[in-house]
Amino acid sequence: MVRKKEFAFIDKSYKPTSNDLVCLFRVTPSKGLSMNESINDVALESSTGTWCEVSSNKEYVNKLGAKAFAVSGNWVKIAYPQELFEGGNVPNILSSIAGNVFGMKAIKGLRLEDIKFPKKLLKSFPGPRFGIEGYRKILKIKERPLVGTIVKPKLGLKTKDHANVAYNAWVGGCDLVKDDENLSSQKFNPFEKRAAKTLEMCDKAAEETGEKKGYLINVTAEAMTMLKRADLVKELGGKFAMHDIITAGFSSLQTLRENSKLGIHAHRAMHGAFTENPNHGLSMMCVADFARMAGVDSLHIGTGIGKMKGGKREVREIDEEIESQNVGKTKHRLEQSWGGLKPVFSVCSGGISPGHIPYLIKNFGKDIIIQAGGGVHGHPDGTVAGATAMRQAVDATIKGKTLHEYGMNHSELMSAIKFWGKIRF
Ligand code: CAP
Ligand code: MG
Repeated sequence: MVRKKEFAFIDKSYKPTSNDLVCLFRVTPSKGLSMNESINDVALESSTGTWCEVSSNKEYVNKLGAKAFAVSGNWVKIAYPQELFEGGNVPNILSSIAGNVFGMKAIKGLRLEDIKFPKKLLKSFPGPRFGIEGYRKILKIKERPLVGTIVKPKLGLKTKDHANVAYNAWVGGCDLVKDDENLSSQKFNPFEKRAAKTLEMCDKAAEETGEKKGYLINVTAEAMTMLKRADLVKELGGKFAMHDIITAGFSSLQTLRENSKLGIHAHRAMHGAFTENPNHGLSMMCVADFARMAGVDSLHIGTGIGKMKGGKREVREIDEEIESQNVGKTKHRLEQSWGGLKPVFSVCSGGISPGHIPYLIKNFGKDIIIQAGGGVHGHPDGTVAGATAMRQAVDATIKGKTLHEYGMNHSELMSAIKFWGKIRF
């Protein structure tokens, strides 16, 4: 194979402009290749090039080529003129900067850590319809974290039992109840029946408690089926839908955002398949960037303490990325101005119980949705008490009290912290 000597896609004197999309990569060259050879291949394959010169090339195409302009150890920044991308089309952008490059022999490892989007490209995306403020308005909750649960067991419950579990969680104090990521319309719990029955119980619980309640029903399915389901939820008075943004894909998410007026709760099941390896794959930060642009209103980001992977630093940086208007740069993150796109509600979930709540509020603030499945339905006194204990833990923390102190006269909380103690995963 003829390897080009000059590195046409590397220019270390280049200063990126406001017209450029910039990627932060971690590049590990393959054995026998220099860093420059590897970087040049990544830049060309993710923009206009291929493994050799082509006679069909035109001079005007050259100025569209990506430029690797900063290299520090394995960290590499590459600038892409935004004309390379179709506005408003997430899969198109991913197919360039996160496409073939991950499978090239020229790299031993390639990790896309973060992306900085130029203003014009950002403006081609709708962003969240509701976001943090919109959810707070719908649920009439001004300041405190929202408390949510997932109906458990995650699969298998018949519709009537599913709706009852949800009802118990709402009357116990949960603001939100969601379907699990793998519940769609299986025979034991068909979507249409579940939507009608569970939303009926949602209204009943709201009336009885005098609090607004929400049901995050999973509409993930083939695009037309998904839209039919979203329309039914709307007809039944539902305000929210849940979408598995990784397994269904970003184009499906964009279809939902474009065609339904429901709040979109984004689950990230399967993200671990490509976000976990620090030297290869796409970071959760990049997933969060695209989720905000495509228009999710709430997004699972991790907890730093629960059963799922994702350390405190990573979760906090993602939390800041999806909630702030202007985000500063760190070792793993590029600076970004979000140009008015609404902030997304961070969801902290996965092995969470009341004992974790002070840690979550201390590290990620009050604009979070704290969600617990096992941590509510596994409470020794059942779902209602489990939900109440979660709310009491939030109230205690907001009031600056320790859980033990507050538990003295809030029995549901006391039995939860006695039962689970300080859980560490
Ligand atoms: C949590 C959960 C969520 C995870 C997803 C589960 O249940 O319903 O799907 O939180 O992970 O199925 O595990 P528990 P992440 O509260 O019972 O653990 O939020 O990291 O995307
Ligand atoms: Mg789940």
